[in-house]
Amino acid sequence: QMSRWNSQEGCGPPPPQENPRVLITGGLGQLGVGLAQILRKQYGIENVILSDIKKPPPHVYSSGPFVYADVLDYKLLRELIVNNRITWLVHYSALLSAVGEANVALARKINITGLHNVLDLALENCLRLFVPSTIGAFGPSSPRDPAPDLCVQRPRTIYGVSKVHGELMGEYLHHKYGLDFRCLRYPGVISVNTTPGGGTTDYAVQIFHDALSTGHHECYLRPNTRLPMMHISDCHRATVEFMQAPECQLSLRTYNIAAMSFTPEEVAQEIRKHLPHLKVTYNPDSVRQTIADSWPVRFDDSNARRDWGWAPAFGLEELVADMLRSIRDKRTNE
Ligand code: AKB
Repeated sequence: QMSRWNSQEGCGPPPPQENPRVLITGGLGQLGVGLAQILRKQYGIENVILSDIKKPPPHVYSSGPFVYADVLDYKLLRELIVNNRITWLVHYSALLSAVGEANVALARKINITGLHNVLDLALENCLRLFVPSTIGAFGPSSPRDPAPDLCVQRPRTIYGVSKVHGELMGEYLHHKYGLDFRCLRYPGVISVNTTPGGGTTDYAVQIFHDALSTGHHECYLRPNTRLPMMHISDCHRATVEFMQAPECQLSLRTYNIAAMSFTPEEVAQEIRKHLPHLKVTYNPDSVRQTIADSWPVRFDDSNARRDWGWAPAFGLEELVADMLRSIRDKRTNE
């Protein structure tokens, strides 16, 4: 590891025409299983390894390789990378915004120390490294409508601070040593099969489940709190397309990606077109409301659109119709 830090040696391009061998950390969170499914279709089941510190549900075990990996255990991660000839690393392990504020010491460990391990290993092993960033990497002094790729970033959460640190470290190692670091700033991601864990945007997933079960959602944000959001399939497609983009197309290493922005009131109104009896009550919680108020209300993703052709498929109308259909289908199959 030190030899690369000390030398001026850079990372060469990966061998041509070979399928990547992918390791996904934090693979049992909201995004890992779905991304693995897409990558496995393209590159082969055995070429994509999910990892986490939790025991996976049976369907994850049976759908492809899964290994235990703690991102705080440098030697174990190195062993996994070397033994499995990993060439791409997708680093999904992190504590999200709200849960991070409730446990700052743990968030600092996982989101910063864990990231340092992954950066060092990516450099040492010439990996293509994807680290997600977020709307949470902006703060009250950032331009909020829209937030451009390059602007003031002074987030006020440990989650945001660790994400800005990740963006800067990855870009530094790219410029200094040629690390193939790639980072997308995700909006709030909305999914059916996996649940988000402790974020500020989680209400936008829960509201669909509540609409179909009790018909009542109690929202922890004010009705007019506007945040950027995205359907999970757009998020996965953006990630795969960005990872596949030739390096020469990337004028940046950290890009905003956008799809839509809505308020709790607006998503509730759209759900009522399908379920007119949905009742939403508002009981703003001070932590999450303060966080949401400091985040962008819209993302400017024009650089991603221009450089590597990013275009979302889902707007609010399509998102709502798809979420309600998918939750209903899931329930009938259970
Ligand atoms: C959160 O709310 O913390 C995440 C995010 C927007 O990064 N979903």
